[in-house]
Amino acid sequence: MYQVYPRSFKDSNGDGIGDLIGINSKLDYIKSLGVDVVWLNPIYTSPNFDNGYDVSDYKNIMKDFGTMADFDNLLKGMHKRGLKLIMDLVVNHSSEKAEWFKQSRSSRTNKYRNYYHWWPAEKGKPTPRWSFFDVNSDAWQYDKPTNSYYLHYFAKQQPDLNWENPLVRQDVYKIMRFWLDKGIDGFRMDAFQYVAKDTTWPAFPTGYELNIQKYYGNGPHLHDYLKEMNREVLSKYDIMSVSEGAGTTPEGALQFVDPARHELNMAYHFEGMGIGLIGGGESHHMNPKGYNLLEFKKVYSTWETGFEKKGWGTIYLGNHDQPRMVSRWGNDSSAFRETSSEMLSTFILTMGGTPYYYAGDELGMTNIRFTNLKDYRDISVINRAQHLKETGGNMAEFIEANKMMARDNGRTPFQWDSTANAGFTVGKPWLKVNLNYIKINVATENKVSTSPLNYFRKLTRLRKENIALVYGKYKLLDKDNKSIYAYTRELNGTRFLILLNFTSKSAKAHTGINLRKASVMIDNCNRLLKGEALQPYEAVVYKL
Ligand code: TEU
Ligand code: CA
Repeated sequence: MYQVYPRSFKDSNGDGIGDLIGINSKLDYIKSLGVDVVWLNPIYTSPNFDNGYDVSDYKNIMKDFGTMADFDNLLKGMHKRGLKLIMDLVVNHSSEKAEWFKQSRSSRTNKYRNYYHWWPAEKGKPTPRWSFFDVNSDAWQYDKPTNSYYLHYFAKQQPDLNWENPLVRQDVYKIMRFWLDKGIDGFRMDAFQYVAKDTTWPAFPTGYELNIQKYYGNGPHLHDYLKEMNREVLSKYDIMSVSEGAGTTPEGALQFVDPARHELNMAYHFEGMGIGLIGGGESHHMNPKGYNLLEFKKVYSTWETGFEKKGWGTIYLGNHDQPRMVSRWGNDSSAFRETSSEMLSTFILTMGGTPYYYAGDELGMTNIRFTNLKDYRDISVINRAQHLKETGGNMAEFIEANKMMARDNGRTPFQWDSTANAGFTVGKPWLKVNLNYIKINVATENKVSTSPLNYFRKLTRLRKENIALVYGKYKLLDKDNKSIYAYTRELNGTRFLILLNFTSKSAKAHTGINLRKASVMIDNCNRLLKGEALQPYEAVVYKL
């Protein structure tokens, strides 16, 4: 699964914003990577407070991105090349500009009133709820026209839909059918674990926001809604579905993806993304000492074995909500950027489940590390900065933390070549281009056989030609090794050994496996001898 952030992929008309015609013009590139499916972040009509995650018209295309005809052409272009298309379905909330919400807020008796969660102000303030993007982290927004508060887990421009209302669910199913009937191949369901809410609004313990998935995820009836959606929509088409988030444990996630339950096909977890963060996943502060590989191994081993018997997982190290993979999990200094990004790609492509790979990581694109707050476009950073300003918080520390964690690090324009603006646009890009594009770009890397780009192509081929890398049983080796992640994947007597050095020093794995008869299937350090120590950030896959 190759994830394309449409706003930043390729601009066709010089307005500085990536668009559908732009993506269409790059399908041969995408195909050349050896990926099968493309997931597009939201492309529906939106006022763009959260880059399309605030949808105002679910059955139309965002003006910035083009027209419905452009969409139809894009889908055709993908299918012609044997690529599948997955759309982002954003239905935990809509935009405040959606017709449903305009009606809903207009009067207490409007027929769309119960499409959202309202609390009449004469009853006092509702039970506190924490918001991801609100300036004051308050998920209840007072709305004057009807003297009521509405709920928004994300920004106040993103009111939460009321899934407890069957009419809302039926309307969502209609939207899904509209796109499925056009021939798309499935949905990535945004923030889906949050849709169901306990509308008696119980109080949560202090500090619950640091464990938000536990309190907001898996609300009552969530699985009833999924079963209903499966019955009414998903099961009627030959498509796939993946939920963003699925509780906090593999057992919980299995409830989404156990085929016997008839809900979804895949789900992705957040536990990996929280590794090395101080004070929980939403603190946006990376421990300056980095992260602990032993913890990393433990988390990924737990999720890997959680789907051993049934269900199906996913594996990813980056997306549009995260820093660049190499900056967060590898080492983006010039000495190690290429090797460490290749090592991380090797990890993703040799684990079980479906790999989700974020566009640009195949080049080893890095965090941009803005030093000026004005360069940010993400509502999350902008609103947190405003809060700090209002409360006199430590701005210098905030700027520093965002150099690692801000979402815009992963959203800078895709780097095609060494011409102006990395060949992304002939206009002014909506978000600054990372200046390292002069070196890190498709055109340059295409020409070098050992580039991260060409290494990635070898990896996708290796995975496809060796089914054991997809379905094989996973076994962690040398568990206490603080430098190396070592594991085997085995299916019907075919066994692979994967060795990954996560550090900038050479290191030795102690797997007890005799490599005399093993063959090197892929390696990012031009390995000549078998068995000796791994070089910094070396990745090697042996067939045993
Ligand atoms: O993200 C939902 C989510 O759970 C957040 O915690 C996410 O990790 C957060 O953005 C990090 O700061 C989804 C989308 O992927 C994200 O881009 C949207 O902003 C969000 O939903 C609201 O639609
Ligand atoms: Ca454009």
